[in-house]
Amino acid sequence: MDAGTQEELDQLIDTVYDAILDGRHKEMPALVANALEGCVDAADLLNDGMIDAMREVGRQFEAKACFVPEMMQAARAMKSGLVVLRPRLLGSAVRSQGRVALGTVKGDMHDIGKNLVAMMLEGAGFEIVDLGVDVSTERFVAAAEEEGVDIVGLSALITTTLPAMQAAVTALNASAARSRVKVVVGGAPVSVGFATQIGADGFAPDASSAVALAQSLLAK
Ligand code: B1M
Repeated sequence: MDAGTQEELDQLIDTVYDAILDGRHKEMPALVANALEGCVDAADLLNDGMIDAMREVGRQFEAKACFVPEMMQAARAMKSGLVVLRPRLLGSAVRSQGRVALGTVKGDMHDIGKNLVAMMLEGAGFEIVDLGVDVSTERFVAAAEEEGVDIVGLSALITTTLPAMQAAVTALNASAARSRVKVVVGGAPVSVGFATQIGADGFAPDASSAVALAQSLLAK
């Protein structure tokens, strides 16, 4: 299909954005497929349509213009859209670049960002061990020691779970596997300063930077 005009492409992106804001999860697969068929770039759709919509949901939640049920509906819509977008985000890399265990820290249930980081890493040829959400310090350490990973990645989305991230990184730093495993952290309340303070090897602000960080850490 021919690429549409910029206006048509923007309209396809806006439709996906609105569907996430309204939490219309059943419509999402068709809307994402339609946008891709209309030649919208997958990265533009992800960043301008989907991630921006989640940001707006967060803004509305903060302003008390929406509440937890609406936030859950939006997350559900985001996830059903990502199922369709996923194959486009996965590249054709065949040789493994390394093995990465990823999890959201104890007490934190947010997994959309972590899943996106996993998808981007996978697309760049990394193997992923998905530890899920609400991951205990012990589970992170076990992954480092027993799963043959090169990197352990920790995600946190709420400020109240930053101490859990710190505890997990401290335990990883004391683990027998530390000399061969890199530790990276990310998530909205995490900063480069916090990452350094808790003794992580690196911080990435978003999924594509996480790929660049993983590649540079393993190249060293
Ligand atoms: Co929650 N929530 N939430 N929530 N939620 C936030 C995070 C919040 C900022 C909303 C707000 O107030 N504006 C706020 C935290 C405030 C704070 O701590 N400062 C908040 C709150 C308060 C809560 C609850 C406490 C609400 C309540 O119950 N009263 C509760 C906590 C539950 C818990 O975890 N214990 C809660 C619950 C939920 C839902 C379950 C309803 C749902 C999550 C569904 C799910 O994930 N399965 C939800 C959602 C959807 C959000 C917002 C709206 C969107 C999060 C998201 O998916 N963003 C969020 C507002 C916001 O982020 N502006 C909010 C899109 C995603 C692609 O971005 O996750 O940032 P993000 O990931 C990025 C980067 O951060 C980075 O790369 C990703 C891709 O670019 N990254 C990494 C992430 N992890 C990384 C790891 C890396 C590297 C990079 O290396 C390892």
